Amino acid sequence: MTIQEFDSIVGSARDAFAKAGTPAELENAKAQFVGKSGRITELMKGLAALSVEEKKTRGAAINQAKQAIEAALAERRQALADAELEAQLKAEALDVSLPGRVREPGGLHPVSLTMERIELIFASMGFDVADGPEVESDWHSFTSLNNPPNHPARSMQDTFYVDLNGDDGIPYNLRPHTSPMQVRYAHQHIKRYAEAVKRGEPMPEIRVIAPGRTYRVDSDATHSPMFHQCEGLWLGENVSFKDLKVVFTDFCRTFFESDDLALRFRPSFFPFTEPSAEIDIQFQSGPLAGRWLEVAGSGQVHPTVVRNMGLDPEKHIGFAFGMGPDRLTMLRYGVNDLRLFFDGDIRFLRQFR
Ligand code: 2U9
Repeated sequence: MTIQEFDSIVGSARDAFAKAGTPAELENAKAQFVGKSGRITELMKGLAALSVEEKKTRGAAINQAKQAIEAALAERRQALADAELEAQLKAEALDVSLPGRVREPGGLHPVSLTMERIELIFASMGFDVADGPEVESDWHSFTSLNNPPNHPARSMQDTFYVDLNGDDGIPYNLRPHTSPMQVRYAHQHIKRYAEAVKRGEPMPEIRVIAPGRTYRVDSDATHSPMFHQCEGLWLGENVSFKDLKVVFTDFCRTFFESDDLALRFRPSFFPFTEPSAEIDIQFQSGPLAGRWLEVAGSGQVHPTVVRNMGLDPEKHIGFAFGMGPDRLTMLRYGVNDLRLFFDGDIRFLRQFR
């Protein structure tokens, strides 16, 4: 075999292998040279016709060419395998320097934050926290609170009524305030201490707040059909209006973190308290400075209501108040549309996390 022959067959094998882009193509290229009908195999067959001496030299040369081709084949196989591995590694590359996929930290709803804050402040003043049903009887929502039969609050324009199947003919309602919980709390409290009272021990004072959802037929920038209220009640031997002013002033200054917050008690009327007063606050600094802002209603509990709670108004007097946690939240965070609290827009809500 001449040097030219050797170079041409090994060279064309190398070219053919270099052109092979996949292991299958490489196998095809290999078959052209060292397969059954490959060129090396043909050259070997040609040896038969030669003399012993020629066979030896030509055979050795062909063998050398075969080894060179097989080395080129192994090289190309490795190159394809490396390329395949490289491609796979690239595709599956995991950039460990990327930040983890953290779940956004959640948070409480702004009104829930206010409810918790109110409860903490009143708990620090010795108030219990009541809970109770949101679907209420007519007696608990209206009659027990000295609302006359034809009071407008009872109308379908103001209150949502619930038609309970197989009900007892009582018009049930979605409670329009949390007062019913106070009435229920009082009855439970009396039952709880009945034995002690029988033994002549004084019944512990009723000191409770009743926070929760309330419902009224109303809807605009400052009214929502479902809103929140927190009422409070302090009944004892001689709990007076003075106590109300101290308790509520302390609460407002703590809630709004403003020691010079001013309060004003403006005469008003509610069926369940007498005398009654609306409560306004006034900031001395900040964007709302100087304006009187109504935040609650209050008064000495009406004797009829004391009686409806199962107590003797000659022995138990005290005050009650009612405030709107939604409104307190709007004031505290400078929110001017109540509906933002209940639209469920996470862009708004996540600011309070
Ligand atoms: C009992 C006895 C008396 C609760 C009271 C108010 C005044 C009041 C609302 C005003 C709008 C709350 O902010 S608001 O949503 N309430 O003004 N509520 S006195 O009086 C009671 C409650 C229960 C047994």
